Amino acid sequence: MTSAQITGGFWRDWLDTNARHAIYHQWEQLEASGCIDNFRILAEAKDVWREGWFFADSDAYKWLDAAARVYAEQPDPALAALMDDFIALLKKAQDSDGYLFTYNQIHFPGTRWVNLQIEHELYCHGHLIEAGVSHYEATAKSELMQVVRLAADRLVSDFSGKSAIYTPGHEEIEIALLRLHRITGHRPYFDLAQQFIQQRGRSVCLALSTLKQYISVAKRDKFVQKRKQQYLDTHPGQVSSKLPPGNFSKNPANANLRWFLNVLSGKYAQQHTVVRKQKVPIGHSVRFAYLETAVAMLAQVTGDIRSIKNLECTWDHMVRRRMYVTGGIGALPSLEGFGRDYELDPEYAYAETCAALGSIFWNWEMVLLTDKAKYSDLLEWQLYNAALVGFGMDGRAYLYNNPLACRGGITRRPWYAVPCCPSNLSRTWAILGNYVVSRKDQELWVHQYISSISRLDTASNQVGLTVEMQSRLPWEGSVSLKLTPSDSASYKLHLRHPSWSARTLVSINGELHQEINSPVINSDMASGYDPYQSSWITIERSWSAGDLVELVFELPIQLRRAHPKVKGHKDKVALTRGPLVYCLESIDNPGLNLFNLHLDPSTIQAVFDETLLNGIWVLHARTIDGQSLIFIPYHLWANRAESQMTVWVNL
Ligand code: FUB
Ligand code: ZN
Repeated sequence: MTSAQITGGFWRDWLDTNARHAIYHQWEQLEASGCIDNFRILAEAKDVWREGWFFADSDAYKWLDAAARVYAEQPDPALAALMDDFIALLKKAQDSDGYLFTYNQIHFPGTRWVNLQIEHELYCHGHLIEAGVSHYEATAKSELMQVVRLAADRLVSDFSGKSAIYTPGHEEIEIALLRLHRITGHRPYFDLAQQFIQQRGRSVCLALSTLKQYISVAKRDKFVQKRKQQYLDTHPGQVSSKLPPGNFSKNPANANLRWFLNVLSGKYAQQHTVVRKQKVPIGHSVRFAYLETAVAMLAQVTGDIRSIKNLECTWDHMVRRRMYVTGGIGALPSLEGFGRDYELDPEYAYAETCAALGSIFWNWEMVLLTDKAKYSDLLEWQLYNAALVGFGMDGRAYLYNNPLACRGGITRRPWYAVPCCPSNLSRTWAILGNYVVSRKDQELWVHQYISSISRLDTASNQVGLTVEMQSRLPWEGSVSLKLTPSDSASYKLHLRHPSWSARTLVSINGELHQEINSPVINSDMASGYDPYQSSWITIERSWSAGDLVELVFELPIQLRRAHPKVKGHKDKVALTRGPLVYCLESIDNPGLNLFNLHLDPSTIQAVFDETLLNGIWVLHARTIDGQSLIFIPYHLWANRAESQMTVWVNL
């Protein structure tokens, strides 16, 4: 893995907003919501009530993870100070034997690992470990790493050799342990991650034990609520912090029953069968994506062919039948997860921001594992659409669920009762440079076209290489790459030919090298987006300092159609241009019923509008009865006022 430095263009602005505003805003929200005080109760005996869900610690850790990654990209002493203070708190809050989970430590001291399917103790420990790895990578300081190693060693002692009921309900710890293993080389971390994956789905009486856990969780919660009342009665000055209500989400009929059956069968948490037999994306979509990410990371070490085939099969199923045209996953709000094949209602769509991010993590591990362009293609599509939509333009307001049609009731919120998405976005933006290029020996893959500089160090017997990329994507299609090897050397350069480009010109040092014509076709994907249409453009030659490769991608406006099996999509299209999905937002189209108009396809044209949303390319069009339409990129909707929105329009 090679990290590129993002130097300009589209993504630089988002990264700056992230580093200058989002990361500080999130800290303020964690403070205001009492999440950080939960650690102060343990560390400093602060006399406040513990706030938030039992897994609230994970949000603080994910912030720390994001802060460390932001710091690595843009070192700001103010951020370093915030991190240092928080790390000092963690050190004091941690039990001497490594355990750290404020819910139990505060309310049930001495009780551990009781409701692993529900209370997310291992999920929280996973985010703590990830924060430690990122912090160490960013600063080379050991304070947090000491906390993390102590916690990870606790897990190794408590869980090694244990059976299936000792697997987590929400995957995450597996990724964390594998990341920790990557930087420490300490084998027990790898073994434990592998054990969690291999034991998953083997529990013989899962339904019964899950039911028991739900009862136990309810009892524990009742006890906590009683104590809370007593606490508030004896501390009249204290007001419990009020978290904003989440956004509206519309559920299909029988949503609760489906949730119940999903949970009891184990599908909700991918516990229904062993991982090696899971070939269909199922259940809670963040959990699913984190599991697949971990399995792919594991396969990079073991080289297990069956596991790789299985991953490919599951990915294929997701892309063909269970993914929205935005790249969003998770059709059912009640489950926060997947529905049936082709069940992709745009208004019910949950498409949680974290699920898109999880899928991005998975795609990255898959491309490293297989070198197949389709994974980088989907990674790009999800970045621009399914994930970016979650992040408001000012970095201080977020979307959690991301439907593709909204008749009202959805606005960006500064914070959520479960604020899992904001810091997940921030930590991903901060390492965007990791996804740009990769290298193996004398081969270089360019996955993402983002203005950047990648410095590929000289390993033994290898020639160092600097790649300077200038990209006008996503608005325009020109990209240039200046290659500077430390010595003239033969390199195989693989450039991703995006699935969305109908015509691509490649030139080297000003001379046309290749022209690719590949009209984008409506294939049999449920969503209308088809990553299988991407490929690598491979150029092998001896490169000299200053060699310039230029790419021109045509960005045609595409009218994507859903698969006929997707209900309610007959004669509807979603408009895309380059990697961007577009939508109609009522604020730009006053007086029109977005859900009952008919687009005249011959009128669509791309226009740069400097007055809209800081200057963007919009699509102008007309309805068949001559009314004007303005489409904006989907990722920018809900940035102005509460509105209605639709991605799919009648043709
Ligand atoms: O439960 C932890 C996180 O909160 C999940 O990943 C999200 O889907 C939300 O449920
Ligand atoms: Zn989330």
